Amino acid sequence: MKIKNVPIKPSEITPEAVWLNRRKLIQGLGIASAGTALSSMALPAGWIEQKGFAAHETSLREEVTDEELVTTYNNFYEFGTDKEDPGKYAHEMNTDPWTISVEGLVAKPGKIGLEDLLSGIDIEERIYRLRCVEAWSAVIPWLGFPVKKVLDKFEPLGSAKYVAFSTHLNKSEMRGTRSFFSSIDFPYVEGLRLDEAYHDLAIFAIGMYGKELPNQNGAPIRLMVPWKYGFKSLKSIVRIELTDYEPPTTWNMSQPSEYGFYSNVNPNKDHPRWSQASERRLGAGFFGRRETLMFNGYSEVAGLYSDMDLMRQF
Ligand SMILES: Nc1nc2c(c(=O)[nH]1)N[C@H]1C(S)=C(S)[C@@H](COP(=O)(O)O)O[C@H]1N2
Ligand SMILES: [Mo]
Repeated sequence: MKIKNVPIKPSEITPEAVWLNRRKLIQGLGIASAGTALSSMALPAGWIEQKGFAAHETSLREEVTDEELVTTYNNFYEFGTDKEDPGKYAHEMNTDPWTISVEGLVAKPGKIGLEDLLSGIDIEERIYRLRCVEAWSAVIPWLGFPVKKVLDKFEPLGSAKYVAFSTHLNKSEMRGTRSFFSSIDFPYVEGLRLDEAYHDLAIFAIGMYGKELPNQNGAPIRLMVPWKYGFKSLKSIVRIELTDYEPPTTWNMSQPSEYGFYSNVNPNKDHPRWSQASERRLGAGFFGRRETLMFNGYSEVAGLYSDMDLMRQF
């Protein structure tokens, strides 16, 4: 997919008035290819810019991390284990056309092209912290929409209790999956409890910094669950399955004592090999450490876990 620039760089929360101006600007830009390519399975180039997006009010008032850092310092093991590998090699992945299959305990299972999946869904900008389990973090202006909006289209059955997600796997395009040295198996898989997936803060992201997602950040569609460690937010999703059992997850299968199913950001629960009490914001330098907050600061999710011991169910 072609990535076009919008001449706007959000640096904070976007108030409604600013958003309205921005939207006019974007609509003005998007006329050239409006109304074409509606039958393609992936998104037409510039789709986000044509459609525009709304800002979501969040309580997060922190400086947005430099886009250059967020697109060159990544975890995407399918392209290698070094932080620079995804930025160097993820362009080898073809994201057009893109289809997602939705299976399991839903009334309307099926395969759907990305553009059809997004029809009728409004795109919002959400500025979220991403807190990696390795103790670095970033503040990123995502473009996306609540996970529940997709799930509702397929009508989960009453028996569904969890959602499982899988990443695209193509060995010829993903050099990390051909390596003997990877510590994890592919495809990369993750899961959420259904009530977690239905929480308004859990989103699918299709863009960031006002543009389509770069491949290294999980194009064309990824999960972003801001109150959990970054590894829950899997990239380049091709499969969603509703289940009545807790689905297997990549890092838990690899190191069960280190990574649990829930993986909520928790400064009180150390990783067996390092503390989780503080984090370093990307670009903040050696002295740029700050306290890690419970649920990464998204305390509105606490009710999801009120009957759980989070030191045991981590
Ligand atoms: N498919 C897939 N998704 C993935 C990963 C991965 O290796 N493969 N890494 C995860 C980890 S550990 C983190 S911290 C975030 C990083 O997202 P970013 O590179 O966009 O900052 O992606 C997550 N999603
Ligand atoms: Mo991570």
